[in-house]
Amino acid sequence: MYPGAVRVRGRVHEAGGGVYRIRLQDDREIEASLRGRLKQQRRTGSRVVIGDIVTVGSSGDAWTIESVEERSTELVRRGRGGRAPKLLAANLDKAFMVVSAKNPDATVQLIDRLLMLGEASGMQSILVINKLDAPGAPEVEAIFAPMYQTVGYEVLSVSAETGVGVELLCQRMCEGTSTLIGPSGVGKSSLLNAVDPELELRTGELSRKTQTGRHTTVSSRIISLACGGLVADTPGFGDVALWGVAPEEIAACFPEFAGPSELCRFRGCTHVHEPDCGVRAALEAGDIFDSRYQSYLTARVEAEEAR
Ligand SMILES: Nc1nc2c(ncn2[C@@H]2O[C@H](COP(=O)(O)OP(=O)(O)OP(=O)(O)O)[C@@H](O)[C@H]2O)c(=O)[nH]1
Ligand SMILES: [Mg+2]
Ligand SMILES: [Zn+2]
Repeated sequence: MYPGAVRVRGRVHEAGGGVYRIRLQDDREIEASLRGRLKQQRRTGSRVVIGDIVTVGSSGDAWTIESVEERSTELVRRGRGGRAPKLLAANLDKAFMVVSAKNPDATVQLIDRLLMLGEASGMQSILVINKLDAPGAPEVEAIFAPMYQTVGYEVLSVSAETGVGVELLCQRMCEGTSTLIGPSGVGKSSLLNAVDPELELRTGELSRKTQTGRHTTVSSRIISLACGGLVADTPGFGDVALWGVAPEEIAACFPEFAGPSELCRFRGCTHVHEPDCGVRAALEAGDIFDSRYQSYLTARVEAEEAR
């Protein structure tokens, strides 16, 4: 350090093209680049992402990120082709897992994948079922909402179009730091606009043929809501898959397995073939949903293949 140099802590709100937009502790917003040493680390996977708490230094008008603090949560998903992991965001404590009841239609497979991703990332997940106004949506909502409440998740049924449920969503978003996650076209950006109309985020048309989105949001960024909450808008992802989760860790991504698995005869029971398995007993008794158990089996097979 030399006279005139400053070092400040801040949080990365946006990252792209080697430029990082950072909100400093004193609420100033600056742009910084990565220091050479950190650029090298970036190649080995520990790159700087939105949500990271960093120390930036300035010795004039240029800011550089000098260090990155240890992360409390990491949102990681599998990269294209199932190879390298992709770190999406850090230090977010809540995830709004957004699906639309209709157009595109939600499925239990999709919802389970999103919830597994949240559990594996160490974030608290809230399931958001959007487009409640669409024809046929209330029927879908009437199946999924009670189902996932039984599993133990908070479920918010909303419509960005009519504003139904948006007040409660807003209340949840105003607490702490969170992110919206879900496929393209389900209305993540529309919901943020409904919560805070001044944001004027771009939203997209659905493909007429497939009723899916067209990746309107192209990069993740953290938005400061007027109420004080921080929320990340992320591009929708089609391929929601877990990365780096070992087969034996998958059960922990299903909160309703915890109690029943205490009754398994064998320690380290996979809940697939062992005798006297508490999880399968709960399944047979109807205390665990068939579709959830199927999602568990599918995720285990995928994790085995990725090993
Ligand atoms: N009927 C209805 N349409 C909605 C609702 N919310 C969003 N939409 C429409 O769904 C389309 C996609 O909305 P976006 O907000 O761009 O979706 P997104 O999840 O941000 O999509 P990506 O940025 O591509 O990941 C737009 O045409 C919206 O107008 C809703 O509550 N009801
Ligand atoms: Mg969007
Ligand atoms: Zn078992």
